Amino acid sequence: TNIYKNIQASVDHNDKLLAVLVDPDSFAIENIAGFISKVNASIATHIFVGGSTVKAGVTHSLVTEIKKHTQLPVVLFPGDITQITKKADALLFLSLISGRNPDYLIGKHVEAISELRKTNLEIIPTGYILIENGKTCTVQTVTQTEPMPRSNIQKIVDTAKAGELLGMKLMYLEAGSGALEPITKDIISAVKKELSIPLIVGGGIKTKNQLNETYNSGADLVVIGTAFEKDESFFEQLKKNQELRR
Ligand code: 1GP
Repeated sequence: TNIYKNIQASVDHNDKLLAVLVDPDSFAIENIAGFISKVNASIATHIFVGGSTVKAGVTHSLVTEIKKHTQLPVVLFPGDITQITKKADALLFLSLISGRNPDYLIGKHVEAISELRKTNLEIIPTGYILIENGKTCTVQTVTQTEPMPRSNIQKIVDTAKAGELLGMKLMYLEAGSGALEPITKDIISAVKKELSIPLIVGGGIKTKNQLNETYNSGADLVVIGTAFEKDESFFEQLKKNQELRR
């Protein structure tokens, strides 16, 4: 399988993608089977696994369990090197380009190589842009970086473009897990206009309307975590074969 090529093909056909984010910190292994069966019945196209504060080794057993229950591609969205496991299909090699902490721009990446060498993971270089959302999010605390202000759209656009020109294959606009409000339409559409690589948007998306708005603004792949964790009935609204409003 070539996960990146499939994402690109979906973008070419204007097919919208949805990743369910599983944070190993918030899931007990025994609940995975039930949760994943709901994911399988939904319009979700990908499962992302990652978090900011996961204990070493937990990601490996969690991904092993997830793979038993689904055919969907499992993509690591790691907050740290300890979240690398060969059991997944791909890994977003994230560079936090909204911040100026060298560890999260290149340092952790160098440290990760000895682990990545032991795997066959498809590595997808991804620019990661944290945008301010009214409250301090975990990414900000863990990485000790400032998110970008919402008001300076040009700076966000320029940051995304610089990432693309550096060779990043995906761009991820992040409001932070549990954000009060998702990233605004204006930011998404301005970034999308400038980029030729697929655009991921996540953080604070809790309703089908917000999901559709995010797609309509130009997101190619949307990531939702908290809304599914807090209210699994949300999956009911996102069952397969219900056409999304475009
Ligand atoms: C967080 O963008 C993801 O990294 C998803 O955020 O948990 O708010 O859906 P939520």
